[in-house]
Amino acid sequence: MAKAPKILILNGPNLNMLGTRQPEVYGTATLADIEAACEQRARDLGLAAECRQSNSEGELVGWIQAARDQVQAVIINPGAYSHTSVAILDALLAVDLPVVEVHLSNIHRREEFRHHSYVSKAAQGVICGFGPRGYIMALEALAAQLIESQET
Ligand code: CA2
Repeated sequence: MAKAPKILILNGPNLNMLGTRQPEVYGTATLADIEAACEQRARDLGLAAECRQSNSEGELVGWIQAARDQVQAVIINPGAYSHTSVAILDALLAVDLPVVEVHLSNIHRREEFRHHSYVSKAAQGVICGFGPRGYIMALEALAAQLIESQET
């Protein structure tokens, strides 16, 4: 049987605190809950999900660089680095993989400084405002796209 396409799911700074503070903004699910749901949905879709979180920009860049030739797509919630990090943008552009950027909150309804994301320039699509479901939506979109590309 063919190997399941692998999707790297990256979460940036402070997302390890999900479920502990600011539930009115970010909900009550923990990062472990979200990662378990992603792994399960990925399996159901015939994909393999590898989930990682870091508070360090350099570590995220390293993981993105290492993803080249190892995974078929990247889902990333860069957290606050979305609004500051040209380094993460450049790493994503360099690996040349389909990228879906996910935000739990609708960044466009929030403070002005959250409205711009450097990372979006490297993303095929951006999903924001659906809470943890956004990661599942990203997996479903990538699965449909990977199947389509196998057919053509
Ligand atoms: O809405 C999102 O997913 C964000 O990427 C979350 C980031 C924020 O800086 C972005 O503008 C939008 C912040 C994540 C912080 O998560 C926390 C979770 C619980 C308690 C405190 C912070």
